[in-house]
Amino acid sequence: MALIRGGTFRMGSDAHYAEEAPVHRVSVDAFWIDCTPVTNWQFKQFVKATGHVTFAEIPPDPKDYPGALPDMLYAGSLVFSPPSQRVDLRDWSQWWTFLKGADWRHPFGPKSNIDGLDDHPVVHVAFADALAYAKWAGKELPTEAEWEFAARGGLDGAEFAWGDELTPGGKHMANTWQGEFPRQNTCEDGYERTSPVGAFPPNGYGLYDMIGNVWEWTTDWYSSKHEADAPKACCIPENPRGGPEGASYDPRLPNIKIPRKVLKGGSHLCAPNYCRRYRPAARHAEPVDTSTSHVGFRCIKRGRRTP
Ligand SMILES: [Ca+2]
Ligand SMILES: [Ca+2]
Repeated sequence: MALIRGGTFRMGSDAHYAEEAPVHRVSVDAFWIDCTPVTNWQFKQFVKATGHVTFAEIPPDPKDYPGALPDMLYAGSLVFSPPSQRVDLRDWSQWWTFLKGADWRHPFGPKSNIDGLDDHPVVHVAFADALAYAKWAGKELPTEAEWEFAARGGLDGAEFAWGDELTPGGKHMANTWQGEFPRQNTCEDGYERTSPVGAFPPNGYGLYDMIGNVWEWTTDWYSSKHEADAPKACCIPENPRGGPEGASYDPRLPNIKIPRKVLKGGSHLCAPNYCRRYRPAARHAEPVDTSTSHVGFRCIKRGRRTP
């Protein structure tokens, strides 16, 4: 883990998506953070020790999903499945498949496995799975503010975790998507899907893969925008914990009340033509019951004491 000394920083961005605005000052206390996302190997040790069964491995309870067709209530997870044609970018069902039997050990369905992927980030973990791992490891999950402070690597206000250019001198600094999402992945960064943690350079705090590879869970409930900047230095929020759970529901689905957490950092599916969320300020709302092939997590420990 790396020690993040804490401080005041400018959180959010006014230059990109509406949910990242406004830029506002926030203070966070010191904490330690994992240098990489939790890997398949690490998650394996957790499951071996605890017998933990992940959310994706348990068939959904019909009581929790009123109106769902019974034959849709199977254990599985969302797997990215690229279409061969150009598709409507507003319709994510064109490239996401809820695949029966997909889970962290079988990232592409029951016939797949994680052989050779020990050093890749674990995926297909729902929020409760990340939380259970953190508890077992004697750690916690970061808030959005802690995560973003760490991701910035000391470059306050910069666009990216490494400066203001996406690919400085043509060099890829994170595992993202090159080409026309979702049908054409030119893999100029060397990876079509997840990559070994540490394959790309660390940020100024020595943290790998904060940007790209996999999105990472935080503990904050999602809100559609940030709070306004404090009018005076006295009133800068300290260690903010996000908005209320009730405000995190998806307004497009008024009948489905599944709360959503903030994901940070973007993933290997973030592309210039679709989702430019390979930046510390970027955020995404993820329902707590959802797991996918591009979401993982890392843990923190609050305080300065060496873990
Ligand atoms: Ca890539
Ligand atoms: Ca990441």
